[in-house]
Amino acid sequence: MDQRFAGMVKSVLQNANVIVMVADARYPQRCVSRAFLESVSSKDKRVILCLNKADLIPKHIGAGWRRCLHDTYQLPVVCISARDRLGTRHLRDAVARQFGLLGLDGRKGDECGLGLVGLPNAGKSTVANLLKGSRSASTSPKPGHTVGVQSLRVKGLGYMLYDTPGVVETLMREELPLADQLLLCAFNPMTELATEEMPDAATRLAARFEELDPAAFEAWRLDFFPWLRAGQENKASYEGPSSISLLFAQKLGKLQKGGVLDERAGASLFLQHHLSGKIPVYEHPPSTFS
Ligand SMILES: Nc1nc2c(ncn2[C@@H]2O[C@H](COP(=O)(O)OP(=O)(O)O)[C@@H](O)[C@H]2O)c(=O)[nH]1
Ligand SMILES: [Mg+2]
Repeated sequence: MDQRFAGMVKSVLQNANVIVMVADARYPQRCVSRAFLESVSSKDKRVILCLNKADLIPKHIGAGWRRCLHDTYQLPVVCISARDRLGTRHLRDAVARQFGLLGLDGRKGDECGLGLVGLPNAGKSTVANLLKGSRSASTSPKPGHTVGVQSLRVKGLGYMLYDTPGVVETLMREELPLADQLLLCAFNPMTELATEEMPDAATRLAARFEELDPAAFEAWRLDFFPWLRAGQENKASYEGPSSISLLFAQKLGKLQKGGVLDERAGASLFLQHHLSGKIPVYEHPPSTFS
């Protein structure tokens, strides 16, 4: 891991005793790295892994990941949906237990801090709101929204909350290949990519879905593009990841002048579809753990 990055993360977390690493429950292995976890943990800092967006996966998958990641990293792991406020108690209990293990108790006037780290769009600000119980950390559906360090003192919480600043989020994001940045919605392709870059991005994302779970990706395609079942000759067909943009263009009737399917428009629609969480393809925990 790059020195600049490690230094930046350290300075953000210097006042945090407990660190909650927020990861997307759909693709936990792609968000969590051993090097990162080692760089944030120390003798006097405890890390909790929080798998968020559990509403987008089946319960047994979340439970499988919880066991697997706990065994791999020897850390407390909670699986929650910050948006739907599910698993709140587990998260609060885990936080209280870790502060307790450090011998810290906000009620005794100890200076306690809780740091939220994770990629852009993992749901850190939503988790902050959940912990606070009201809305004052601003959240946004646009990746990369939190710009400066946000520290929040919350009445009755007994600790300060620190949200990851945008600059650290950006560095975390840049450690990943573009396909994973797209998969994890770690940036907004609608605003950050040029139209001509959209088809390539769509192909990379579709290729990731193929790798993660080809059967689930196919089931979604057959459902979303019903003509693929019947194999209609006059319509776009699926010929691998690079054909996904044309399928979207076909479905939405996006044509260029001359009646050819508009691949760029189709690509942009596929990327948006994924940003809104509508493609039910997720990473499966290793079978030995399930
Ligand atoms: N489906 C789902 N979406 C969530 C959940 N938590 C956050 N989000 C959405 O993810 C996006 C990013 O959330 P935000 O808290 O701003 O993420 P941050 O960039 O890590 O601070 C927003 O559109 C949230 O509504 C969740 O539990 N489930
Ligand atoms: Mg945020």
